[in-house]
Amino acid sequence: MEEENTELMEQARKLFSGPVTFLKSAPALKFLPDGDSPEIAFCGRSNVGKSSLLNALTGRKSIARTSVTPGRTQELNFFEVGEPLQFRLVDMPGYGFAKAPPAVVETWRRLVRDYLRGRVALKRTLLLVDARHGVKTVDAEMMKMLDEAAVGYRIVLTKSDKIKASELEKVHAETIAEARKHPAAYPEVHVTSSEKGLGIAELRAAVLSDSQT
Ligand SMILES: Nc1nc2c(ncn2[C@@H]2O[C@H](COP(=O)(O)OP(=O)(O)OP(=O)(O)O)[C@@H](O)[C@H]2O)c(=O)[nH]1
Ligand SMILES: [Mg+2]
Repeated sequence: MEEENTELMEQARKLFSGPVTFLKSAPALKFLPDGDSPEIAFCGRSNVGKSSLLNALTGRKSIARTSVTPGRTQELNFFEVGEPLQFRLVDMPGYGFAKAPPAVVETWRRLVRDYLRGRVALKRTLLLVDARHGVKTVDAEMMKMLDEAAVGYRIVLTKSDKIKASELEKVHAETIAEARKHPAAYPEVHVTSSEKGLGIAELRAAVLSDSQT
């Protein structure tokens, strides 16, 4: 088991350090690429670190655009991993607080919801939660929606470098307890820091294995 995992991590490391390219931005469902390859989507509140995590996983500084201002990512952005293509990563607009007019935020919310509910190529969703805040009401609502749509998801704690180890342990335990209440959630919760590279190699392996299911 241990050995198998090391092998998968090495395979994932090689793949993610190889060709990764931006494919396209889809501002509406009709602009989605053909669903001819597996997709792994990143969702979570505005500013939680979705685009940063995508950069960390692919080992590139700014393949996905990040910002201190919530609401940076406004469309579904597709990135292709591997040559030949193995799978696509999908960076999505955040939910909850964003510096944009309510009507615009509502458009993003629908786009994300419709994509998550209806996309056959979608293999897994990474649901990002800020380690400083834990699961908030909007996150729990998103989890419920994913449960109902039967979309499997992994909860990923982000920005773990920003809190003390003791606090991190507590939030981690609470988030695991929350995950176990949700049928479509993985029982394990990933702890990451895109800034420090923590948990990134393990998550790469998880994404690779999800893309092959
Ligand atoms: N310290 C620390 N900061 C992080 C980490 N990940 C992201 N950030 C910061 O958090 C801010 C938001 O990051 P983004 O990756 O743009 O967040 P997002 O979820 O894509 O945001 P939207 O596209 O607006 O929904 C940026 O200032 C990042 O530098 C991390 O692991 N550690
Ligand atoms: Mg973003």
